[in-house]
Amino acid sequence: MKKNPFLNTILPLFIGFLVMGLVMYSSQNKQSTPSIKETQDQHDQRMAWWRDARFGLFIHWGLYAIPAGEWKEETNHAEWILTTAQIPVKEYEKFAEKFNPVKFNAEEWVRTAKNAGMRYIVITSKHHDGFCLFGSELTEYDVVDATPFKRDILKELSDECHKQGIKICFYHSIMDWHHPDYLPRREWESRSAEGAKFDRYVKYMKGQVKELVTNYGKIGVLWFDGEWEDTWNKQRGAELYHYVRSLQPSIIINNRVGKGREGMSGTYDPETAVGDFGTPEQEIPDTGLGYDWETCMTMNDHWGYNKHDDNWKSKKELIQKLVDIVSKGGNFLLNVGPTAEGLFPQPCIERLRAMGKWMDVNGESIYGTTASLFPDLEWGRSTTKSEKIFLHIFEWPENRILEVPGLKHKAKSAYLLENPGTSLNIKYRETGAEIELPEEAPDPYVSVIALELNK
Ligand code: FHN
Repeated sequence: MKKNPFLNTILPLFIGFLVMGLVMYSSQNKQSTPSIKETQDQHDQRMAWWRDARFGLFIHWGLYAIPAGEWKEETNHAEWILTTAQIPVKEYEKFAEKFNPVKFNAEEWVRTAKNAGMRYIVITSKHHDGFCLFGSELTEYDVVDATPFKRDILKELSDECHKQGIKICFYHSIMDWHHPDYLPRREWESRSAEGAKFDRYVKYMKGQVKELVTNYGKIGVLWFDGEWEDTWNKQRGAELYHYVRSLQPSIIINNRVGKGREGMSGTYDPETAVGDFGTPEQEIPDTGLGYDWETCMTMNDHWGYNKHDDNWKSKKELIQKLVDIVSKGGNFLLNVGPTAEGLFPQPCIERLRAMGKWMDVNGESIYGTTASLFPDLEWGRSTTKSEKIFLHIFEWPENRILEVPGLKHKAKSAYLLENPGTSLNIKYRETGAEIELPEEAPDPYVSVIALELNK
C-alpha cells in the first residue's frame, strides 16, 4: 500500500515538536516550590535554639583576605575590593592561585567561638565576588578546584561544629559579580553581558544552595545577602525561601532572602515578606521590633580582613552592645574577618576572650532571655527569664542605690550574679524599687544583679 507522506513523516514530526514544546513550557513555568505552612507552635519550636542562643560569630572570609584591603595606593578596601577597586574579574580570579590558608584550623576557630560564649557560626560560603569556600560541583571557581589549598573549608568547619555542639550556618550572596549569567554587570566593567541569562544564574544559585543544605549536615541558618539589585524580586525570594525549607524544613532563613528588608535597619514586615528574622546591620534598634531580629556588626570598620583597620571596638563596648541587643529581644552576630593565612586577627581573639570570660559568669542573663520589662534604665539594661529579672549595670551608682522605676515584682531574693551568695536589700516605693549595692562594682564592664521573683 502506497505510504501517505503526511501520516508517515510530517504528522509524527509535528507531534514530536508539540510534545517537546509542552515539556519545555512546563519546565520553565514549573510551579514554584509549594509554600511551607507552619503553625505558631511549629514556628516557635523551629526558632527555639536561635532565640536561646542570642550570640553568634559572623565570619567573612575569601579571596579578598589576600589583598587585605590594599590596592595600588589605596588601603580602605575589604570584601568589596573587586568593585571598590574596579578589578576586572579575570584579574581578580588570580587571587585564587594565591589562596593557601595553611594556618586554618577549624577546631581552633570553633573552640574560640564557643569559649566566647557564642552558640552559632555564620560563615560566608560565597560572598558577592562569587568565590566559593566549599567544593561545588557547579563551578571550578571554588577553594577545592581553584586554589593550592584544595580543602573544603565548609566541610571542615561544619564537621567541627557538629562535633563541638555549635550550630553551623552559611551566609550566601544572591549577588554574584563573577558568574557570567548574573545581571546587572558592574557599570565600570567591560565584560559583556551578551548571552547572560539571569534565570540560568538563579538555577545555578539554587543548585549551590542545595549543595549547602544537603552536603554539610544539619545547618542552623541560611543567611542570604546581596538581594537589593532589581534582577532579584519578591517572587524569586519567596520561591527560594520555600525551596530551602523543602530541603531542610527546620532551617532558619533571614529576611534578606526576599525583598522585604528596609535597608541597613534590617526591618521588614514578617506578615507580608519571607524570612524568619530581621537583620539590622551595624546598628541596634532603639527598642525591640516585635519580631525576631539579629544585629550583625563588625569589631572594627570592615567585614573582610583589612590589615590597616585598627579601629577596634573596646571589650566594654562589645559586651555592652551584646547586653543592649539582648535587652531588646535581639541576637548579636559579631564579625571576624580572618587573614589570608587562616587566622583570626589578634585583637579579635582578645575581645572574644574577654566576652567569653564575661559570659562564663553572666551567660544566664543572656541565653534564653526575653526583652526588658522596663522602659529606659539610665544606668543600664535588663533581661527577663521565667522567674528571674536580670539588671545589667553599666554605670555603678555612686550613692550605691540602684533605682528601678516600675519594678513592682516582689523578689524573694536579690543577689550579684557573680556571687549568688550575696543578699541585697530591696526597698519598694510607689514608683518602683531601690536596691542597696555593695561599694564596688564586681565587673569592670557590666555587673549583673539577679532578682528571684516570688512564684
Ligand atoms: O555587601 C554586604 C557586606 O559586604 C557585608 O557582607 C554585610 C554583612 O551583612 N552585608 C552586605 C551589606 O549590607
